[in-house]
Amino acid sequence: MSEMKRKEEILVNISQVRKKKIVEKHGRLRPIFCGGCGHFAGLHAVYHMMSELGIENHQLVIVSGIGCSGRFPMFVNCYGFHGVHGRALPVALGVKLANPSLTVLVVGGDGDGLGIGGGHLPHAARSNVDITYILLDNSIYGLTKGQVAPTTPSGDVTSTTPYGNPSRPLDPVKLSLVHGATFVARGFSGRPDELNAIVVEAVKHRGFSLVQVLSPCVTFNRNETYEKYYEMTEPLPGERDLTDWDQAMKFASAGEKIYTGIFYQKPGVKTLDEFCVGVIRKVGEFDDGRITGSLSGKVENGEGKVVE
Ligand SMILES: Cc1ncc(C[n+]2csc(CCOP(=O)(O)OP(=O)(O)O)c2C)c(N)n1
Ligand code: SF4
Ligand SMILES: [Mg+2]
Repeated sequence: MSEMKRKEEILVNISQVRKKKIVEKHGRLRPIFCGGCGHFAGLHAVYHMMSELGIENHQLVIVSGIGCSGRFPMFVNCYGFHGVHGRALPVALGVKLANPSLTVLVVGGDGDGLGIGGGHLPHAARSNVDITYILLDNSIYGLTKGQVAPTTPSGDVTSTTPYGNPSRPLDPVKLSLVHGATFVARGFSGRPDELNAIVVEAVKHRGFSLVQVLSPCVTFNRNETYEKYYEMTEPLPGERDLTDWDQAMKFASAGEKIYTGIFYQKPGVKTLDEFCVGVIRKVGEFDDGRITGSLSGKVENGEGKVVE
């Protein structure tokens, strides 16, 4: 199928979804993405997840950075925080620790999350804080008109690499696996049903979940197109042991194919928020106004004595 035809197909999908009740219930401002932008599918995956899991508007917080993707919180009827470039993950971690009963999502672009904010992904992953990171990856800086990004493949011509990108791309799936994320997945905007299902599972997961979304920028990226991804992507085989980290890494490293689906899921790992709530409870036992909890899991009684 030609790229043009694919784009038409996506636009038809989007216009159908827009008519649905879930958009009336969960949408807010009219999204200002370009027609056909892959980010629409990410947005509808969030609406779908809210409906599917019965999450009310006041129970959800979306934190974003800067970029076309960074505008996300304005389009969802929930609490939102449009922060500075690259700092969405630490803000979201703070929100979750302040009120663990909230569902906290981070939505951001490849430039935001892997370029200027790239140092935060390993720490969010290793802390296993119970938030979901939806990384809308178009392999380009969309908002600022097409500069090379951390996930741009080698050799791609962009506005800042007129002779081709000399660097190798980062892979957020492998990065998250290596740094201890307990849920790692990849979806594609051109297959919205699969993406919807992935986002539901990611939010249901207790712990840090990463969903990379292959989300074509139809205005500034002529290389990473719907057409390319329809050809190169393939759903991961079903009936796998999702706790098998080596196998997940193998699928993530398969050069010839780009796999989509859930690569890895390890349930039952204590989350940062659970740990902190436990510490606060212990500190509360003293009930005398002193806050003496330590993050080692032990609590001082105020007289230098350590109580388990
Ligand atoms: C500190 C800082 N540096 C640079 C910028 C300019 N800037 C705005 S968005 C952006 C990149 C956006 O790319 P990405 O995160 O991939 O999001 P997309 O627009 O592709 O969705 C840049 C470099 C900024 N806003 N703030
Ligand atoms: S510039 Fe690209 S990423 Fe931004 S809204 Fe348009 S298509 Fe989407
Ligand atoms: Mg981008």
